[in-house]
Amino acid sequence: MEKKVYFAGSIRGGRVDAALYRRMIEHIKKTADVLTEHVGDLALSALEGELDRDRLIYEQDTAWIRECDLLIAECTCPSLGVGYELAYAEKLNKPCFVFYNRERGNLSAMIKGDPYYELFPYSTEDEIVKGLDSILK
Ligand code: 6IA
Repeated sequence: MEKKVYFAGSIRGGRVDAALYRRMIEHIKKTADVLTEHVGDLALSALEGELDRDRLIYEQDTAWIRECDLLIAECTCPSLGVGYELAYAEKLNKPCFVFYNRERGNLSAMIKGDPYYELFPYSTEDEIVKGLDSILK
């Protein structure tokens, strides 16, 4: 059976890397199931949402983290939600892999300094692909 991947990327933290998330998700989907394809949806905006809707998003996303086999986060664009998801996944002992652009990113010490997370600093998308393949092999 294919591995279930929870892909985490910034939404309200900013959509500057949305197209990159989409390319990463497309690559992961060649060999695994992605539970959170919407993170790479270029039409998804960073607008505020209604509280009821946000409660549903929280319930669904935390259920998917409980269900996933591993979590892959793209952390170049800082996001409270992605940080929360990483901490939530760590509590459940889910393997977590953190990608960030070493030139553009300024990864939080709370992620970079936590030895639980496997870090993948990159400069090119080739390095991202190699990193993803090594995780999913
Ligand atoms: O704090 P952020 O919004 O940047 O958090 C991003 C992370 O939280 C992503 O990895 C998602 O898994 C999760 N997340 C945040 N917003 C949503 C969402 N819709 N749908 C699903 N997961 C989400 C937000 C729609 C809204 C902007 C109108």
